[in-house]
Amino acid sequence: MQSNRRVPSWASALIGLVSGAVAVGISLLVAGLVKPSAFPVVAVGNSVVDLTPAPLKEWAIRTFGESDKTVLLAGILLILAAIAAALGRAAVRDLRYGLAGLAAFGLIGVVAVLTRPGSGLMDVLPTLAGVGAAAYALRRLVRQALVPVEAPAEPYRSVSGGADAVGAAGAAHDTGSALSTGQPQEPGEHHASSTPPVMRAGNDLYAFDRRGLLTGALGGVALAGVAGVAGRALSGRAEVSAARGGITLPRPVKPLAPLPAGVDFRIKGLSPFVTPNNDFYRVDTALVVPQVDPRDWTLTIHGMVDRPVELTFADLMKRAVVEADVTLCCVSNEVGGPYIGNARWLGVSLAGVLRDAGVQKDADMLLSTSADGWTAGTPVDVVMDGRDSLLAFGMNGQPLPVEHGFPVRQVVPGLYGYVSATKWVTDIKVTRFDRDEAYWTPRGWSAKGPIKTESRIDLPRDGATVPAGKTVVAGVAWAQHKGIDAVEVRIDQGPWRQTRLAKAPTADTWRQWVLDDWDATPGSHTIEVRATDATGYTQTGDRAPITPNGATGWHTITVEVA
Ligand SMILES: Nc1nc2c(c(=O)[nH]1)N[C@H]1C(S)=C(S)[C@@H](COP(=O)(O)O)O[C@H]1N2
Ligand SMILES: [Mo]
Repeated sequence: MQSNRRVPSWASALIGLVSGAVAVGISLLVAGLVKPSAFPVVAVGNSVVDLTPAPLKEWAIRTFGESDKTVLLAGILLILAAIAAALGRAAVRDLRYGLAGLAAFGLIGVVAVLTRPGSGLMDVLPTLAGVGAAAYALRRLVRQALVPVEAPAEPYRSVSGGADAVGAAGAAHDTGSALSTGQPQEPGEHHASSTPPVMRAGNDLYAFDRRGLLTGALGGVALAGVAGVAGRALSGRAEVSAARGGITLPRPVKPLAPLPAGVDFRIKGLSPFVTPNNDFYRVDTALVVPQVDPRDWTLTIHGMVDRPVELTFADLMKRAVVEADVTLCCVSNEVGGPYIGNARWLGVSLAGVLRDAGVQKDADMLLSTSADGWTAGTPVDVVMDGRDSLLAFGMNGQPLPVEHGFPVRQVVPGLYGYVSATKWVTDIKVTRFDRDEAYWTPRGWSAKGPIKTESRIDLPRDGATVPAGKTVVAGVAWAQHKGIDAVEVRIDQGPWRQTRLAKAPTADTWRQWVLDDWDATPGSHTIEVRATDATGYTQTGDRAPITPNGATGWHTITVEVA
């Protein structure tokens, strides 16, 4: 595109600013995908910091204190904006000037990025993507601001007919009002007042199309915004995962003995006693997993307490650390369903923290809130009755996985997750069930959710075909905080047969069971299971749906014996 100085200066500056925003947004997005520190604005900032003479640095710290980095970044962005506006004006004069300026600018970014410690060739991607996107935006916006028009009359000759001809016809009627707000005409230029106002660029005729530019600018800003927000979210993920990787878990005051071999029959196809973190079921309402940096995390305990408490992650790690084997279970687990898992949790006593805060006598509910605003309502008496209720930060020897609540979650043995197991927990309000409601209560679920005694057949699989002869039937049973005393199996509605139980370290975990003497005869067979807990209660065969407080019934499978 050729020169034309008739585009008002605000418009050419806008073209530059929007292109600059696109550059920043796209490079943030690509940096989020590739490597957050390869975001060129930050790389340039870090280089500026490194190149700043010490006295100036000290002055900046003295003057701006903790916000010195913010001030520096704001300064860089301001300079960037000024340069972008200038590039826009150059590009309107001649697109090549704008593109050349952009390239020079990209070079600074590339040098800054490549000279950072630990950089690699991939680190140039965010800069290149940003500059490339800005070049595209610049070209497009200039085209949207300047449309070729048909010559209305002599002395101008139409040269339109290029790619923009169709758009120009539609845009031409819009140019009158736009131009009237434009800059004064240059000496020597003139046009008949009866014809659409046009501008000349070389031999070409162009009109400033304000609506076209503003539409394009809006699109550019939207693109930059979406890309930037997505990029930030992606970088946050990398930062949190780095912070998680940097955590050394403290040692428990009284480490639990290693699990005895007898807890796990080690039968292929049977749920292992300890569910590996990667296989642990996940249930939550989070569309995007909350990224909570432990350095920013605090837990506030307030409401009906004598001394409100605010704990940092470091505070938590300084308390007496305990371990507990607890089987977590979801109220939405259908009979025979997969939403259950067992882990060795590491954390601090929730009851202990609450005692420090001083829970008032008439409080009966803990309303815990997660970083993303989800809530659970947990009975105070259950948490305080001596069971291993935890603010957990470790799971099976690892820092809590991000999707399982990093940095801190609640674990309360014996209660379904929806009333107890708040992940990414940041706030606990001590209150009353008659004053507050947690997330799932108004959605049709009971305010209180003790786990029901249940059992599941893992082997054989429902619908499987197995060879005739000795066949292993095995599974798990649970009645957290009560304990499992017996598991029985019956085949084709025959007599109930006792199964062999694996060990369980406490009453808070599930327990494996196996029936090893089933002599399977050819044909179709149904297998049913039922558990009896340590209170003497045998699980009911009555089927109940998962709402409002958990499914009941005997897990029943059918197998074909060949
Ligand atoms: N922040 C938050 N925590 C939550 C939930 C949630 O939706 N948001 N769901 C709960 C439910 S219903 C269950 S069963 C458990 C599941 O924990 P897991 O995903 O670690 O297995 O988390 C609980 N904690
Ligand atoms: Mo759940």
